[in-house]
This record gives sequence, C-alpha cells and structure tokens, in this order.
Amino acid sequence: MPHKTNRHISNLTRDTYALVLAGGRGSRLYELTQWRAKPAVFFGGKFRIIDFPLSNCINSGIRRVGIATQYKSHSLIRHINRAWSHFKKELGESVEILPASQRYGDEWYRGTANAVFQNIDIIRHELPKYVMILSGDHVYRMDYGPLIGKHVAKGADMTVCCIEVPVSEAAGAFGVMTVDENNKVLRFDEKPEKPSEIPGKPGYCLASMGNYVFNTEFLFEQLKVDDAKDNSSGDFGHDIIPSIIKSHQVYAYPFRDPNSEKQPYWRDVGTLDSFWEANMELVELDPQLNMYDEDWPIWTYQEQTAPAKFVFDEDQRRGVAINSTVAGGVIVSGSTIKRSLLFNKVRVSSYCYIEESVVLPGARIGRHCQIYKAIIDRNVQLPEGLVIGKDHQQDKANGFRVTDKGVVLITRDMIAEYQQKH
Ligand code: ADQ
Ligand code: ADP
Repeated sequence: MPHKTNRHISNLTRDTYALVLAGGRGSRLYELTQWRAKPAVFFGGKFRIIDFPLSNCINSGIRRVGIATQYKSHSLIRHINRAWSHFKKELGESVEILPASQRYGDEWYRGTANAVFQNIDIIRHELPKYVMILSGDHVYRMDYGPLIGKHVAKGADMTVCCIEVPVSEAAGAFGVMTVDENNKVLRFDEKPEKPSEIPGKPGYCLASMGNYVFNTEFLFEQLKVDDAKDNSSGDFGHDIIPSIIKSHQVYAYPFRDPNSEKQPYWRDVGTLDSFWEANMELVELDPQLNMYDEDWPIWTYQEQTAPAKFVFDEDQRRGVAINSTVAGGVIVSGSTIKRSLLFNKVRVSSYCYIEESVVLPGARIGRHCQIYKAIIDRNVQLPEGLVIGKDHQQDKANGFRVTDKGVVLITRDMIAEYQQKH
C-alpha cells in the first residue's frame, strides 16, 4: 500500500525562487548528449531528467522557477515550453527559461555561480526572501519545504543539501564536506581525490547534492564579490562555498527519506552505465523510486497519443511485454519484450526479441531484430535482422558504442553510418 506523501507547503516555500541549473554537458553520456543537454535526456519510460527537480519544486509549493540553459539547449527549451509553460503569472506562478545571452558583458555562463550572477536582476524582480539553486541533472523525489524550514530555523545564510555516499563514488566527482554536531559546515572540498570520511562511518563521506538555499541578499552580495575577483571560475563548489564557511552561517541539510530508514533515492545518471542501471531499477518488482504516487506527480510533456497496443501472433506466441514499462502510442506486434522501457510511440515489428533495453521515443525496430542490454536513441530506425548486444566485437565493428559494463548505445548517426557501409 503506497504511503501518503505529506507536503510542507508554507509561506517559506511561497517566498522562495528556485533557479535550476540546466546548462551542463554530461560528457560521460557520450552520444546521448551529443545533441541535447544532460537535463533533457529521457528517463523513466516517459520523462526527461529535468522533470524530476521541476516536479519537486511544484510539489513542494515553489511556483516561481527559472531554468538556466546554455549547452545544446534546443531540445531542452522545446521540452520546457511544451511541458512547463502552463503556469499563470496572475497567480504568482512562473517557469521561465534563462538562456545564457551575454546580458553582462560578452561572457557566456562561466560556472554555476556566474550563471546565477548573470540573472540577478531577473531574480530581484521576483522579490523572493530565499533563493534555491538546484541541479537539473539528478533524479530524485524531495520535498524542499523542510529544507527551507530548517534553513530559516537555524538562522543560516546558506544551506547545502547533502547525502552520504561511498568514498569511492565521491572521489573526484562530488563536493565533500565535514560538519559539526549541529551540521554547521566546517570544511568543504570540491571534488577531492581523497574525500574525508564521516566520523564513525568508515567508507562513507558527506557529499553535496549541488542543491543550495540562500537568503537572497546574502547570495547577491557573494555573487558580486566573486565576480569582482580576477581568478574565480564563478562556481559555487570551487569558489563561493569555500570562501564563506569560516565567516558565515553555512549549514548542511542531510537529505533523508521521510518514509524509510534506507538511503534515500538520488541518482546521478551521469554515465551510460548508471543511466541504464537507473532505468532498469524501474522495471524491478518494487522500485525505490515510486513514479505512481498520485500525491507526488511527476509532470512532463504529455503528448496526445493513442493507447499502447500489443498484437499477438498466435503461431509465434509473441506480442507481449513482461516486467516492462510501455508508454503511449507504442505498438508491439508479434514480438517479445522483457525487462525494458519502451518510450512514447516506439514501434516494434514482428519476430523481435528485446531484453533489458531502454528504447527512446519514436524508435522503430525492424523485423527479426534481437536486442540485449541496449539504449536505442530517439527516432532511431533499426533495419531488419539487426542483432545487438550479443557479440560486443560485432557491435563495435558495426560502429555502436559499447560500455565497460556491456551496455550498447545506438544513435541515429551511428545507424546512418552503419547503413552506408551495408
Ligand atoms: P557538478 O555537477 O560536477 O558538481 P557542474 O558541472 O558545475 O558541477 O554542474 C552543476 C549543475 O549546473 C548541473 O545541473 C549542470 O547541468 C549545471 N551547469 C553547469 N554549468 C552550467 C552553466 N555554465 N550554466 C548553467 N548551468 C550549468 C556540482 C557541485 C558539487 C556537487 C555535485 C552534485 O559543484 O559540489 O557534489 O554538483 O552532483
Ligand atoms: P530530443 O530527442 O532531445 O528531443 P532531437 O533529437 O529532436 O532532441 O534533437 C535535438 C537537437 O539536435 C535538434 O536541434 C536537432 O535538430 C539536433 N540534431 C539531432 N540529431 C542531429 C543530427 N544527426 N544532425 C544534426 N542535428 C541533429
């Protein structure tokens, strides 16, 4: 029985402006981010990554949101326009795209703090008491209400959301902090090679989730000080946080699952393997991420599609999807799908077998294809009889990307090249 989600909507969340940073490259996703920013990458059967932090905002009662975009932003902007444009200014709601547009001087967004600095006037116009800076790169469900409540109760100038992660995962990847018994931050290192462990919890460290709460005026002051420096990279992790922990009230807020003792769900789907694994978790029997909780809807672009359809071939006894998610507009005709995610409008022709694969919107799978442990990008058209993921030497010879853990990625460009050769 799914639990009921309590929400902590208050004047504090209403007084908060959220700025989602969505300009990142996501270079370890290789060709999946060749044409789109990481936050625009598809995830979870019908969503895109950015839908998760944006849904957290809306479900937490934060209705004024800016989205800073930069790198390869076309598909992200199109998605935001389609999915997130129905908020009403008259009701004090807005979801606004803030593209890097050289509004201050001739610079693009240098780092995360500089991306906020270049939008100070837009945020000021909203008159918020608090500003939340959120990473647009992660998949998780979090009520930001208790976080802002704690920030105010502690009298903090800035609060950093954190999570316990294995030292091996954090090294070189996350900002790592040490705190006192009141969670006041004593030390902050951005992506250290040797993260310091949590006392009494060997092997684990306290990692920054890249989500911050600031008192508005304090944030603006710090951004201006940082901008005046010659040698700053304009980044929260590198520059701002280390420069204020000694002189100001900077607290850590440990992200916990309110309904479980377990480590909360938070996925940085930053590599092809972690992207594939996080999608596969969702077709398990009881995934930790509940996408079906009506009290915590995950909003996205809802394209008008016909219902998913399965055509059963009596002779072959195929035309089924087992332990899989299947989105609208999909047709599976005389084929078998196991432990896979078929996104909107995927079409699978007869005599195919697909296992442990993530098939992104609009992909067409020709007859007699066999696909194992693969990511098929949007609108890819697989020719008849292609076998993927059975023989990795062959996959590489075909021009497909194969990861260390044996996940095969196929994009439109790869298929175009493959077809030129064959
Ligand atoms: P990273 O995620 O590695 O570390 P960064 O690449 O700066 O830091 O990206 C942070 C967020 O900002 C991402 O959502 C990204 O898409 C976005 N972004 C990056 N550059 C941007 C730009 N120029 N304009 C707009 N948006 C941009 C950060 C923190 C670490 C923390 C991890 C958690 O610095 O301390 O541990 O997040 O993932
Ligand atoms: P998404 O799948 O994320 O919605 P699209 O696949 O529609 O995004 O492409 C995003 C952007 O990249 C668009 O501007 C599109 O025209 C461009 N693009 C994608 N693939 C190619 C390609 N092979 N060559 C040139 N441009 C491409």
